[in-house]
Amino acid sequence: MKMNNKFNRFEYYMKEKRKLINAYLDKFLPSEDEMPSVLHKAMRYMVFSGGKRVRPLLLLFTSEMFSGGYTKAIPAACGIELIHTFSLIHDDLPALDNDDLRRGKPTCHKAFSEDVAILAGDALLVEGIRLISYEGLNWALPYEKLVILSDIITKTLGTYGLVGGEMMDLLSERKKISYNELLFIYTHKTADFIRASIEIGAIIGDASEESIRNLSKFGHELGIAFQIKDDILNIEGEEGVMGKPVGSDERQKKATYPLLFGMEKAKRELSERIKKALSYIEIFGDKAWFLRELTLFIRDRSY
Ligand code: GRG
Repeated sequence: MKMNNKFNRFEYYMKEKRKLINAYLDKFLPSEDEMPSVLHKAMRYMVFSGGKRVRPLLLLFTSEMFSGGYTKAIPAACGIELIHTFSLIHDDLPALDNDDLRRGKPTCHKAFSEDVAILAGDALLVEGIRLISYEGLNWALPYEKLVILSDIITKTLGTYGLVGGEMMDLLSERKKISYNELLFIYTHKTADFIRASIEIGAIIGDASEESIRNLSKFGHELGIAFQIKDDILNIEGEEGVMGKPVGSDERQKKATYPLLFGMEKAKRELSERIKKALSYIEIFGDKAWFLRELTLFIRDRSY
């Protein structure tokens, strides 16, 4: 039988790097026996509940693309995943999306309680920022670089990023918003964080200014495509494997691309964004192979 080398290289890299990321997440997180035990149990419950690890994979590979090896980038990669986990915990809370299931399992506030989930999220956010920017954990990176990383991540999370995007998302429920308003939500709720993961990887890997500019544009397009695909899967996906239960967007009257502008248009824009994303990494040739493969994985994913 003829082996598909491309497929194997991608699958192998994903498997190995996920193993590495999980091992370091385990190392960086407080143990369940440490006080307050319930907080650490809730943090670990959500971090190890089956995430795809897309953002840390992007960060690690982008860094490796320029300077090889994972040691310099692993704390930031884990930090990004902790922050992502925080955003999911808070997104699921009764005051926000009020979801009972995430990745086919009870959400953090259902498995524990609302107060514990809020604090577990808070702790993951703060620990995540520390992993990205604290000198003691990033001994291989110069101080000036840590200041830049800290600026990127805080800007990505605040009112000009995730918080702003999430606020607009909540305000848009039950409303017929414009394409530009929808794009604002997609950009800040999802794409900014994906773009930042790639930029952080590139900076840690010592990429040139021009490379960072191209990767940043790639990250933006990939992030928009990621959210469009997520919203398509919320309608067409398989129950139990998706982030949120299938059909939850429609039940909650969420403003999403397919619900506002139709499935056909959503799929067309997904494929245009994917094409545009790939065009920004053409200059890197085979050096960017994993970014190319991951982009196609995101387009074709079923979970
Ligand atoms: C940053 C202070 C601060 C607040 C954040 C809660 C909130 C405000 C924002 C929510 C952002 C959010 C949950 C966006 C959705 C992005 C998205 C499509 C998540 C799913 O990502 P996957 O598929 O998840 O990578 P897995 O399960 O694979 O980890």
